[in-house]
Amino acid sequence: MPELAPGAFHYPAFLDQCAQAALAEEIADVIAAAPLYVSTMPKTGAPMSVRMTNCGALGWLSDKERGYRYEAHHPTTGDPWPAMPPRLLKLWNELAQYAKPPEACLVNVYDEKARMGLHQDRDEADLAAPILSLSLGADCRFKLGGARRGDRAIAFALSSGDALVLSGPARMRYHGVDRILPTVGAPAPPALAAFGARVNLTLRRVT
Ligand code: MD6
Ligand code: FE
Repeated sequence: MPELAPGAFHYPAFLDQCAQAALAEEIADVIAAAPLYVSTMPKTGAPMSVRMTNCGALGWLSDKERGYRYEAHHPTTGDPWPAMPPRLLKLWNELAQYAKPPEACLVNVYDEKARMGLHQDRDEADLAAPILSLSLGADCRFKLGGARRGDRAIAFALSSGDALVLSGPARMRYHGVDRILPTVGAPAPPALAAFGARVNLTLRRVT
C-alpha cells in the first residue's frame, strides 16, 4: 500500500473483479434511481465534462447561481438520493478509519474526453475526515499536487478496482484527472459500460 505523500494512500486493485462487478451493479441501480446530471461552474455557468450523481444522505452539485454545495435532493427529480449501498459503508470502515460514517458518495462518470481540473475538496464542514475514492473502468492519469495550486504534482494511473485515500495532511492537496487513458485490459464493468468509460466514487463526511 504505497503512501504517496503523508496521508495519501493508494491501494492498487483493492477490489477484485468480482467485487468490482458487484459494486458496478449497485452503482447502476443508483444511476437508475438518480439520473446522471451535469453540474455547471460557479459564476461562468460552463458545464463540467463529467456527469454525476450521488448516493447517501447528501449529494454534491454545482450551478452558476449557487455554486458548489451539498444538497439532500437530486437537482432535477427533487427526490432524496438513494441510500448508500452497505458495501460502500464497509469499504469506508476498512479504509477510512474514521469514527463516523460517510454522508455522501459522489459518482463521477467520465467518457473518453472528460477530465477534472485541479481542485481541492473543500465544501465539507468536516475537513478532519478522510475522502475515500474508488475507481471502476478505464484507467486515468491522476495528478496529486500540494497545498497550493502551483505546487509540483505527481502523476500516476488510477485503474479499475483502485482505492485512494486522502487523509490528514493530504486531505487538502490539490488533485485532478488529466485524461482518461486508452483502455488496454479493463473496460468499464458491464453494468456501467452504458454510462461511460470510467466511474469514480468519492465517499465523504460532510457535516
Ligand atoms: C476522480 N477524484 O478520480 C476524481 N477527490 O475521478 C477526486 O476528485 C478525489 O480521487 C478527493 C479524494 C480522492 C479523489
Ligand atoms: Fe476531489
